[in-house]
Amino acid sequence: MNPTRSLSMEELRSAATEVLKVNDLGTMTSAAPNLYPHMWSWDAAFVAIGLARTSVPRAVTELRSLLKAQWSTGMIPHIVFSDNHTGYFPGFDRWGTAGAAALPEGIKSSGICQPPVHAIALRHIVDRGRENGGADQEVAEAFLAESFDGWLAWHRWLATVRDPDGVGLVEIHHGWESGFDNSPRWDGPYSRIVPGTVPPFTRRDVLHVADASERPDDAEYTKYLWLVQQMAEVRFDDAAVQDAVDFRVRDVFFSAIMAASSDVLAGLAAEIGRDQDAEELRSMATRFREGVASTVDPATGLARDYDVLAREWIGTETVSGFAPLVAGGDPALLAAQRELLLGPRWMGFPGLRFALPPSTSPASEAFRPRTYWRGPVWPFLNLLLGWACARDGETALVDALRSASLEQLSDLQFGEYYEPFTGEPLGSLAQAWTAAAALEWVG
Ligand code: 9YW
Repeated sequence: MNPTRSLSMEELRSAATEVLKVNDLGTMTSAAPNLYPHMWSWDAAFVAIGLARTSVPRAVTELRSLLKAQWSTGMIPHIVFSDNHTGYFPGFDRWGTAGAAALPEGIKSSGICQPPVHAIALRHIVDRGRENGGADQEVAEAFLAESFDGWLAWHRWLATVRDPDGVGLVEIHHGWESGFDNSPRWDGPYSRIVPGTVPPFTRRDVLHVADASERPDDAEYTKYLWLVQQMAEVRFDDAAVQDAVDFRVRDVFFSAIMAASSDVLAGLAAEIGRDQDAEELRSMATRFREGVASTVDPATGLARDYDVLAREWIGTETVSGFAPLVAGGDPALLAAQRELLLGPRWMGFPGLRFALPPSTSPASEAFRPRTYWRGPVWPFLNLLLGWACARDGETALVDALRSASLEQLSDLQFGEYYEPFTGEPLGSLAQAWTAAAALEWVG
């Protein structure tokens, strides 16, 4: 029996709402109940999109909490630590960010960032507020006015500090910054890192998943910690970090989100009379959109990352290759990408449980169906792809992503990621951004 047939949208909505409640720490939402007891930056944006469907004020609180942790440089950190001492590793002390001059007083955060989905979340909050009218609208509009400068500073920081050469691609200094932690995209750059002495560590993530082979291995983890140490040694100072780290990659998917989000923020700027800022943001969007398009491999049609230290393209066959679909732009390029996405190496790969793109193509040698970013399907990403297709008027693809996602999520487990052929939920269950994606798909 097909589970969605018997499951009403109302049941899915209430189960997803419950997951966000379980993860609600008051003014922030933990990314997952046990595995991730803190707030993650891009998770918070998706969570806010979901919350805007159930409570506009609570969605505003989510983004406000995140923004409170913004560094004086403009960077929004990738983890804001809660007071929850359930032992996430690496915690605040291991990060060494207490010594960073730009860390705001009273905040405990990591010292790196994640993709800037936030303006897209803000757009959803404002739209839901306006739809609902009354107090919701007031709260949403007030938050837009109150927070705009923070988001602008964030985009400016990315556009300058992380794109020093103005190539329209954001440079990242850790695989964690991409949000695609152990993706095969980063195998090349990590293979060249020879870590120095890393103090002993006990990982916690492997305690919360059924099978440790679904997670990065310890050798990968040592390199992750080595990079953190390199940044801590220079106190996470922007000017110094670039020369201190052994990982410098232009991340095409991060850059695509930067392009899309800058456009959205430009639209919001115009609505509150910030015309000059709107113009600046539009030109940022154009620069990053062009940067993303410039990476497309003519042989495969997929966008690529660029390893700055090795001076080479990274052409692994991962879902990040569809960055142009997120960035928007040239209609011919987008049409070719949609065809590829629907084709036999991706959504049309034979035997998929749901026609949704796996994080790595099953046709690739790098594909591992159960291992984190090496193959499983990540529901929040499908929401992002759907949002971008809706923006571009591609309703058929939006409908396809929506109905397959609703089927996938009708197991009510809200898995962190899913095995592409069996549809088994993997990693953490009750993952906040998965529940948020369900809420937004339900509408
Ligand atoms: C970690 C919280 C985060 C996501 C990342 C994902 C994973 C694990 O979980 O990271 O320890 O940081 O890769 O994208 O934000 O859901």
